[in-house]
Amino acid sequence: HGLQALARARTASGDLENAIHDHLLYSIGKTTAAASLADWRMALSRAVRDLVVDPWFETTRRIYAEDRKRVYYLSMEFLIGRLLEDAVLNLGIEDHARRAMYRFGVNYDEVVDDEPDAALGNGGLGRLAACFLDSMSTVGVAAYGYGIRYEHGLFKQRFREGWQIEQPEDWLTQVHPWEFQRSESVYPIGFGGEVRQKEDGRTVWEPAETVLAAAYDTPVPGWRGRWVNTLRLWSAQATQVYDLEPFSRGDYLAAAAPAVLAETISRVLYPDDSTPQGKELRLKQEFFFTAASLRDLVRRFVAHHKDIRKLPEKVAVQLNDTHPAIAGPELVRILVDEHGLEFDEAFLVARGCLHYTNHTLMPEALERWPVDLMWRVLPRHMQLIERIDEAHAVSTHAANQPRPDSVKIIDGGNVRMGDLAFISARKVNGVSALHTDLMKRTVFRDLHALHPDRIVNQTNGVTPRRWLAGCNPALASLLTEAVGHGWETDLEQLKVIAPLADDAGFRTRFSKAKQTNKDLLTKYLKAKLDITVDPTAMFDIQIKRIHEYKRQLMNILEAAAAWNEMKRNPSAPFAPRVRIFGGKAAPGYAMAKLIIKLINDIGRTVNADEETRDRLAIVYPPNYNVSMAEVLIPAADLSEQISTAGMEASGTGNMKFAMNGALTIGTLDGANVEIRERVGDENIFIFGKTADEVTEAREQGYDPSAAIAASPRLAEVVEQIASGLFSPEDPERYRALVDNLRGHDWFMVCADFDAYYAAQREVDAAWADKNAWARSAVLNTAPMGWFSSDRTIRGYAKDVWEVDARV
Ligand code: 26V
Repeated sequence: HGLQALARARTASGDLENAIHDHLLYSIGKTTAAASLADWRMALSRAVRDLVVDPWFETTRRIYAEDRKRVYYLSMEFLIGRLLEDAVLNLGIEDHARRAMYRFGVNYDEVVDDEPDAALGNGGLGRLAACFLDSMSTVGVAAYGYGIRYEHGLFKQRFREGWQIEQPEDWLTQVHPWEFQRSESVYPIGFGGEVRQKEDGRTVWEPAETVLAAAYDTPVPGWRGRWVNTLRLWSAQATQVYDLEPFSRGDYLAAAAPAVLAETISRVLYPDDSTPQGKELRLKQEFFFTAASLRDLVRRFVAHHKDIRKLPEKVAVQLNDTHPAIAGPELVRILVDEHGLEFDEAFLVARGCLHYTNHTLMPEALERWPVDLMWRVLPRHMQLIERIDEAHAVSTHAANQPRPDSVKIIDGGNVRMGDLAFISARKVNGVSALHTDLMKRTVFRDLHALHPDRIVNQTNGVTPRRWLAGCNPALASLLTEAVGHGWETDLEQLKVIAPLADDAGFRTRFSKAKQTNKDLLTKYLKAKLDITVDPTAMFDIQIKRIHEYKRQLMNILEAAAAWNEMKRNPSAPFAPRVRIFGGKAAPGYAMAKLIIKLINDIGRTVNADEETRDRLAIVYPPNYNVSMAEVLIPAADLSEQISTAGMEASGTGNMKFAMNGALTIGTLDGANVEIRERVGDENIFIFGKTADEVTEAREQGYDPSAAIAASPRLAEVVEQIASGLFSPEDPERYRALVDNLRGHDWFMVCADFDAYYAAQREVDAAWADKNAWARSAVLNTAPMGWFSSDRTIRGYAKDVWEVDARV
């Protein structure tokens, strides 16, 4: 704590100013006169990073001294966004940083804005991992995040004539000022080759190919820097720079070929979060970072403990989805082949450490790896997977009874990674109450019957530091005035503002904060995209990956139907709206890309209509990312959470919007259910079929054409799209989309359309009463304590990991 005080003292503006100046000169090698914005950003980042280093070491010492059980969060994705502003906020030195930059004649906001997002994730799953890192450091869980240091994060999205174009992302072309390369932590990771039986009975895997995993550490400071964990990302390196034989012949291109191949492993993030492609490189990425992480944590354990069988007392590994599920067989392999344990004991030790989070029930998104590919790339693991499968069968079934296909890890020539993860894990969790319930009733029904205590719920949460204090200073300072500081780490305190929903003065100030954010978004759209919007209109926002199940299509169809109605009936009471969309489609997901084009086509048509301009605008800023979310969410009046019930495991954007005082229009899906329980039915617009009703409708042979025939409004819009009203240059453009809607409509857009349209008209009516709307907005923010990821992490710490949460 002495060091903390020291660090605090150094943050006095003058000291920070000196530190920035020294870094500019001696780390960056620039004078103040010659420094670019990026140079200033590097200098400030380095100066701020310095403040984190002492508490980081202090945390490490505490963990060793107390011999704490550690959490290892294994995730293919960490969607962390920008780090400078976040570190400054967590350390509580924003005033100092602003003043220091001001004295140099540099605009702090521009410096912060210069940082590229670390976009090492696709969407919800990756952003959840980033919120968990923040919360683990804030509540004091000894934790390491383990992932891949992708050279290229999620692609950049451009629109060309309204179509999505993907461009490579390049965040590492500039120095990443937050990381420390750890040359001492480098491990060889093998692939392919053969498995041999030694004379002494031991099994050895002799890989054909070896790649090095090199560690890069980023400190993760919690609130006020009281605890600092580590995010360790692995970069792939060749074992040797040149192949000696071609090198000695002077064939330098051939000599460098193996190195190029090795380094492709950490080259790029796979941008598909809907359908696993079964690509060999993806499998190699999964094994690469999982194996490196396990090596690292076993080494750390063995350095201070004698008995490897006690690993579960000190180690909790969390598998973020099935992407690191190879951890089961790999840990068994380490224990059997390298530490000499018997298989049965090794399996129990491994299972004592492992925990698995499921993030989707959609059959097409569940990972399966072809058995022949697995034998080729990971022969020893494939042997062990067979062994695990058999052992599980023996332990759970009477000897001469046939085993149901549903509990086989290996089935139909594939390894089912969800089943492997379930069977290898001590605890398995879903990410909302509804999702966990559906896990038990659907995908994991038979495994749940065999292991009834294994599945638990841990409803997702988001960090209120980034998603309220950081992105919404206007609301944050009002909240601090109302409840005092402390809500940043104890979000339940916001409950205190619930009675103030009936206080006209408080409502006015709450609405003023919202208007401030809407004005900022209006300026942002003008400055970055040259789009003009009316900041007094309702800001109605749907931001998330483009997926059929998320039903951006239903949103845009309803927008078109509302437009038709406005034209038919000019005096109808439509609330003026700006309907904002944001999100990327997987590059190979043709229907999602067509939906993007449709939104842009309908937007072009509607926005050109003078008659409706005062009531409806459709805006789709390209390249939605974490930083854009930080501008959009605080400015939202209406949050669109309209997935087909039963399909969105949780959602986390829904929580961010509600926290920032937006009202939700949504289905009873994922965490929307839990949001409704807290804000109350009067303060949320729920519509549409429930999960059970969706299942029932499908069983009864749902016919979308009947739903279209029964809805004149929907029929009109579908016909307009089919006839090319929005795409006169190519009337056939939406043939596939329209055919799918009329003939298939798996996601029940047509079934829910009328209910959605009606709910939107209720929204219009509610908007007309500004007082009542503001009251509801306050009553959305007030009960959001439950959705802090601090609550989620404490839940995992207690029910899953059995670790201390104490700074
Ligand atoms: C899936 C796949 C499939 C294999 C290829 C690569 C890849 C990459 C990512 C994913 C993730 C899909 C699952 C996912 O992101 N689920 C989301 O998790 C959020 C956090 O729990 C949750 O809020 C969202 O509802 C859920 O869709």
